[in-house]
Amino acid sequence: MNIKELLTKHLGKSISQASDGETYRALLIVVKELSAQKEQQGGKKKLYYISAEFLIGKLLSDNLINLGIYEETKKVLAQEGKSLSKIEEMEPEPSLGNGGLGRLAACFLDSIATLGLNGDGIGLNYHLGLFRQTFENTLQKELPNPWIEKESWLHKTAVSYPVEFGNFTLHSRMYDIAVTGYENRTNKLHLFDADTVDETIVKDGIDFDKEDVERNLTLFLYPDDSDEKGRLLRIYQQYFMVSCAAQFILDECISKGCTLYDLADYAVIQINDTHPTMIIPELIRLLTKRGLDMDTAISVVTHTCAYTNHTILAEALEKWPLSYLKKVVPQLVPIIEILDDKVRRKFSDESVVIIDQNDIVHMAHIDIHYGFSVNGVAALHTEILKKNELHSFYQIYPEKFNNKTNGITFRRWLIHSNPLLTQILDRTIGQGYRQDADRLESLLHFRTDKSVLHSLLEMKQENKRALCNYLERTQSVTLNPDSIFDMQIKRLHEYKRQQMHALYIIDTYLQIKSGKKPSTPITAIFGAKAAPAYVIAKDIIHLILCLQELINHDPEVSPYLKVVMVENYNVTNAEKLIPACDISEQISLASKEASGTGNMKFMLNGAVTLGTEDGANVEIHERVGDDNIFIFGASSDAVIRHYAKADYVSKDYYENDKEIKAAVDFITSKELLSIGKEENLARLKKELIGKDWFMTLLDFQAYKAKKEEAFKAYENRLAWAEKMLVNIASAGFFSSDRTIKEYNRDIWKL
Ligand code: BZD
Repeated sequence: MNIKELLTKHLGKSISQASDGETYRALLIVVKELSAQKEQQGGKKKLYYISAEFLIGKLLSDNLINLGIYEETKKVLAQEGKSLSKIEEMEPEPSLGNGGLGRLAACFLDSIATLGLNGDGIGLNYHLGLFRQTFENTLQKELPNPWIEKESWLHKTAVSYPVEFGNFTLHSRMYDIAVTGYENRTNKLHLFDADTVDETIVKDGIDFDKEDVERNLTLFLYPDDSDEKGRLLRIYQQYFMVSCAAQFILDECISKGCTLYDLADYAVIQINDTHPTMIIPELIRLLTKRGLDMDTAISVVTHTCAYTNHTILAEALEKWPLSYLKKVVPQLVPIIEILDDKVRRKFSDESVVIIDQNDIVHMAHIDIHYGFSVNGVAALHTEILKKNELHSFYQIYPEKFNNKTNGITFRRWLIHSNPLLTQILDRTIGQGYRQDADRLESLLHFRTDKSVLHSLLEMKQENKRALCNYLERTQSVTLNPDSIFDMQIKRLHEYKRQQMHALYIIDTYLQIKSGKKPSTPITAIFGAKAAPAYVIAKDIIHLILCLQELINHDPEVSPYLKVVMVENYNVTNAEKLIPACDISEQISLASKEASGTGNMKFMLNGAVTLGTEDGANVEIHERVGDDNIFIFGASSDAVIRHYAKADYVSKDYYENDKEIKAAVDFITSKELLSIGKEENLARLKKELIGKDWFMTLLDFQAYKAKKEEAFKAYENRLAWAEKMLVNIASAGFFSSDRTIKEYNRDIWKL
């Protein structure tokens, strides 16, 4: 049957008579059936990618693309008077991730299936996701984000496991989402849940009884961990996830003939950051229960588990008080103590212990000692891990360390999100790049071809217009598509330095007020959620929203400068924003952004990077060359030296630079205080002058100079189009297909 017949059969009427909602649900069922037909019996060895987050985004269009029926479906719907993009709007976005780490896991599942590898994801089924962000009176508010409907991508399975906690036992339920590769097999994402979870206990925003674990366990992704109750709940979630994962993996392997002694021949477990680390002691516990002696169990598990590190920020490396683990998972404590004891017998270096003198358990240390691989996510990041953060471990286990520079799936971030660019590529270089992203390089043959350059400019202009319409419709903001679209969209964190961008906006505002107008108007577009308990991050959002209010309502300034903070930044609006971007802001303090993946999405869509030599920006720079990127700021070595010597004093920059002083002082100007809250604005200003841990003021002038250079370059439209072209042509390396091939070659060996 063709797609029209399948849909009509499910609808029980003609497509034209069905509502968009009915059509969406019929498509969902049809796609699920077609995906199921592509499930395959795997080989002996299987990858289990365990992650607390899978930021999968909406699935309909990507599934249609990967099944090879996107164009046909679009055409059939159009013939029946329906628009696929309107039907897509019926689909709720699952918000099962915070940011880059969760989105990376989703891109990886797509590439694993696309490459025909036998590998599933394992995570948790959060009913209300992360949170939905709204803005109220220029402040972020958090609301639940329910996404599970009666008809959804979730398939309820019969699989259930008991999970024992210190004082009670919970029974899990496994839900599956099909993951179909591009013209290839279907794998699975397994999300564990508990039937006892009860959404009605959520009151007032995202507040709920944190101690009622049976009813709250999978309500939200990482509830507020600023207090002890929140941190304990996070340990409950993590153990629930890994205990289910461990039982599931052992069951699958045994059913294929595994003796448990040869587990590593049947399974490889990739631990995505430290959140699933407890799978190591849990597997050791289960193996010893099933008859292996302790040393053998430890060795088997060590040969099965591999760890990915995503950060060097000390506060993001998980460390749990032993007392918390004793309360939540007492059965793991004796095992963790044995693991620590073995480390202490072998090494005298206190910095590599598992349980430190203060009875704090260092989760990453478990992964490094008791896994066979440790990888960073960009070349610079891995080097910093080896040289600095994890240096003692690198000396012990140099063979375990390896780099896997992140990547993104081109199915979602090019073919789906930017059909206009996809058409240009198909026309100029053919479709081969869809299977082999390196072939994008052949676009370089057209770098002086004016008609291709013009078509790139038109593509960008059209995407900017579409974004203007979308933002007008959804947020009632009116933007000028002829202005430069300058975007910073990512989680809000001080190290990412949205505050530096905000200071630049203030500086430009003051210049316009004093009569110096930018020759091309600028639209600064932000999108960012702040963790609910991260006070300064929320203050930065407040500042940006106050600037938006002030500037957009000032007729003297708004023709030249506009500021928009997109509400509830998520995968769905990223797909609309990225294709419309001219300048991609990647301005983290060098050494702090492990990789970044938004930088890759922007490049692929023909935006030019304005950034520091940090994370994967370094590798983007290497590929596009000096002329096609705008790099500024202190190097990672210089930054690391500043931290080591503790010699950065932000107050000196504030006091000795008139422009910096004026911009920082403006945060508490009468103009902004008449819009915003003194408490928040004054706190942010004080932070910048008195602390500025991420060295905003250090790089401010370099940022400003480089940004102005980029704006100037933008005015030469053909020269700019060539920069766009070089960026697109050089993006092949950043396909997650390449990343996954490397994981498989070096780590998984499937
Ligand atoms: O992981 C991010 C890094 O900051 C990026 O540089 C990198 O590109 C991506 C993918 O490797 N890390 C996160 O997104 N981390 C989290 O979201 C997170 C969530 C919970 C607890 C700690 C960190």
